[in-house]
Amino acid sequence: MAEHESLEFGKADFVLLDNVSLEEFMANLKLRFEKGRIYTYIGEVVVSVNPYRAMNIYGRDTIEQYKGRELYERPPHLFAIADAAYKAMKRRNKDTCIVISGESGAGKTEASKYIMQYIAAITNPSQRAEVERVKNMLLKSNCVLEAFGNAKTNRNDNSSRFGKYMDINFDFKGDPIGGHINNYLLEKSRVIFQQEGERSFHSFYQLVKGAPDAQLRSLHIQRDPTAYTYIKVGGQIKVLYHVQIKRDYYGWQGSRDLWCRHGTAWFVELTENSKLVSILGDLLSTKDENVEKALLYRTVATGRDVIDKQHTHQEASYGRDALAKAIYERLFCWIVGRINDIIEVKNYDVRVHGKNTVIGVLDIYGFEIFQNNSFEQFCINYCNEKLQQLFIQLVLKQEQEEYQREGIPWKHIDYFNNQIIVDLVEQQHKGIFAVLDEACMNVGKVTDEMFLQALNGKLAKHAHYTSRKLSPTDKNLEFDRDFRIRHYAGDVAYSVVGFIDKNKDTLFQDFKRLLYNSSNPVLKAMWPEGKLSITEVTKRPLTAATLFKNSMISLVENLASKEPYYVRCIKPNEVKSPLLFEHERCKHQVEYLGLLENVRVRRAGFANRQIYPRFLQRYKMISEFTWPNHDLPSDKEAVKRLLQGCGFEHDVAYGKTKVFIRTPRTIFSLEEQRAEMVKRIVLFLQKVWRGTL
Ligand code: AOV
Ligand code: MG
Repeated sequence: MAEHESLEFGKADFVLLDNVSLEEFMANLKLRFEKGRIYTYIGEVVVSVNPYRAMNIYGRDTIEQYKGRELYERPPHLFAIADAAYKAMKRRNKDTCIVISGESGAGKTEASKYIMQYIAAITNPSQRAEVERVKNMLLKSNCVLEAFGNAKTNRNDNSSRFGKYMDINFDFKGDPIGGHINNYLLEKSRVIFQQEGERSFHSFYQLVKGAPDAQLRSLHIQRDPTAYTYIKVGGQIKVLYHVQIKRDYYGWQGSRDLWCRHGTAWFVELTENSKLVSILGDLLSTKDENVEKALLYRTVATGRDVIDKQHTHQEASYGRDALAKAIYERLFCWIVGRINDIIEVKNYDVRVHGKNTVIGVLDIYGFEIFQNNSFEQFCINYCNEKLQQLFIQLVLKQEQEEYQREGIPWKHIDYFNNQIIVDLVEQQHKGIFAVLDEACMNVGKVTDEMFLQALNGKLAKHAHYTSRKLSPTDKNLEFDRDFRIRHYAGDVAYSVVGFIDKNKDTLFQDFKRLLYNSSNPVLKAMWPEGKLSITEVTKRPLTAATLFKNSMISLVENLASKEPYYVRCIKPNEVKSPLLFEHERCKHQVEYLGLLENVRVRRAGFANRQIYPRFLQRYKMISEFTWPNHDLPSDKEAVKRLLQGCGFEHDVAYGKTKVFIRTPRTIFSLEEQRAEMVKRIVLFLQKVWRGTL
């Protein structure tokens, strides 16, 4: 609780509401938003409302105010959470992570950048050159990744179209010595297609608008973005806030060389036109005739023979689009790989530097609903279900189970558990991904409609699944095309069109061979499978769904192994207005994020818990009953005696193996007393050593 913050700004922690009701919660959230207080706590969780305007709360002076402070000493802020995660890591040698969630446009990416900036600002006081280099790279990598991985959507002008998890590694001094980025499924279909009002990735427009003339000429690119079908499908070239295109372009200059080589492939819009083929040959450092052949023919093995089969027009277009998407995706992964090479921890010797600990920052694509939702939205929304499940597991479920296990009197607080939706998507054999994979494995021709029929057969009774066949009166769903999932955050109708192709994610082997045989070594290295000859290619690659599912499961495992801190972002309105607090929209988010349940568990619960021996070890010096050793029958009794002596009896509960402390202030006070005692003991010992006692 930030006590010094005046009540005219509402309650700084929802735990302090007079009544925990949705009405009071909403009233407090609205009041704070209107007063420019965009952050509010639920214990150690930060609830953030996107202000849609520049806030003067991220500067150097603010950073100084939060540095090293306890959470409730200052008004709620992202910096306080970043500091808490940092302190926990440093004090207790624990890996921590900051999980940022909320729907598309709610402010996750901005929050992740402020958190990184804060961590960079408070570390390395001695200005070690290597640490400065690492910090710089960590911060700058954002700019490059945003250029290549973000785009304007109808929900957000700077929408992340990939998931990002970044580990920052620290040495024993608490200074960053390196990092690692994991990226998740880039929405590569955007390279060839955008919904109306949307754009392709920023990088294309930045290149076309920002690169110098000579360079564009050498890449055979025109300055006019409307000259290129791939990047004008959405009909939206300009983005209001992205006016500083030149600056953005120079922001990622580091990766320019590689962009120059391979980037243009999309601009030439591969056709049979011989001039374009030769441009492409030039850019991909391959022979023109090889480019042409790969575009028009497919090498197939029939028995022992290998023949060249000419594509139909449709196959050729499909191949061209698949190539464009694949090059961009591999380029993106290559960039992430290069960043990782640069920021990877080098020369770390545990014996010299002590344990290397980690803070992870997760910024993913938020839950989204568009006019037309396809495979990509399905994956993105599944990813959000997984994170919600993690939050439920760690904040609502385990917390309550622990009280029960420890025998603390506890009245169960109910909440909606979205595991049922996670299962609907990822369960073996029956889940939607499994049904999709089965359709893709089939040797015969399976269409998207057949996939939908298979879903209808398997999931007819599932409470969170429906389709027109299952609910004939639902006119908003098309026969043979749509299914609807009741997600934790709302109902979404998905069109199955393209699911099978996107899941198989086929790229003709001919293209892989073409690029593997490029005389450009970087490009060649991106296509190792091109090495195989046609008769050697037998193994079916894993499907996009399976790869994504596996990566999500390991992400969640990784997060669960760390001490988590949460930022829950709320989008106040649909029109990017700094003034508008749309009550129903906000209420909906508060409900589906489970924030009220979070307050209830937190309020009835305890901020801190420690097993008795560890508690004693840390605080025994502050009580005459326990210092230097106690003679009570058990550690539990000793802890009781200690806390009674300090007058904290009212704020604690005693479990079977742990002591539970309700408010952070008690811990803070114990810490203060301990620090005071440590000082006195040190002074005492110094006197003893000097013989002056
Ligand atoms: P997202 O990451 O949650 O959406 P962003 O972080 O990109 O959302 O935020 C969307 C926009 O809201 C930003 O471009 C800013 O204009 C504005 N904004 C967000 N947070 C702040 C802030 N703290 N101060 C000022 N403006 C802010 V997505 O990536 O679409 O799920 O995939
Ligand atoms: Mg984002």
